[in-house]
Amino acid sequence: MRGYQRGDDSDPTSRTAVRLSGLADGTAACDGRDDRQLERVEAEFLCASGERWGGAWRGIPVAALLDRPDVDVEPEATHVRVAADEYAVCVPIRTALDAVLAVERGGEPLPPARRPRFIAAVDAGRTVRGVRGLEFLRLGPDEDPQEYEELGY
Ligand SMILES: Nc1nc2c(c(=O)[nH]1)N[C@H]1C(S)=C(S)[C@@H](COP(=O)(O)O)O[C@H]1N2
Ligand SMILES: [Mo]
Repeated sequence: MRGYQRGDDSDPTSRTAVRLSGLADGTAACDGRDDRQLERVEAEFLCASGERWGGAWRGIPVAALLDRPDVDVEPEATHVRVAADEYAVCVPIRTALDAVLAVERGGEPLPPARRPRFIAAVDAGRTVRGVRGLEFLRLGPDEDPQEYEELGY
């Protein structure tokens, strides 16, 4: 495995590695190089402030990312912690499996620091920018997923 990530701002195809951990193993390259892999999603989000915003993104479906021979996910995972450098959310595994890791917005590549972006059926604050890792967890019925989050609010 290479110990670096390319991060050239001017190159829309520069690679972003998303590390899989917990009840999953592997590193998933998340780039726009293979156009056929990209799925288009339109979504609208509600912010805690009451503001609504939306857009059209293109990205790699999380399910497709996991469906690779070099990636293993344990079937008992119940939640996924989606982490950026200093920000993290924790969502049910079904929400994560229906999500897209977006590399473009409105036809424009997202800047590397904000890419990929977690686009899912979540509130605005949980659309994590600059996803660096997906941690697969098994939470018991009494555990609060919010305890695994690092939100700025
Ligand atoms: N990595 C990261 N992602 C984040 C946040 C953040 O602080 N860090 N803020 C969230 C919040 S509260 C909102 S409303 C949206 C804002 O998205 P925007 O920067 O594209 O407008 O990003 C979400 N994703
Ligand atoms: Mo927000």
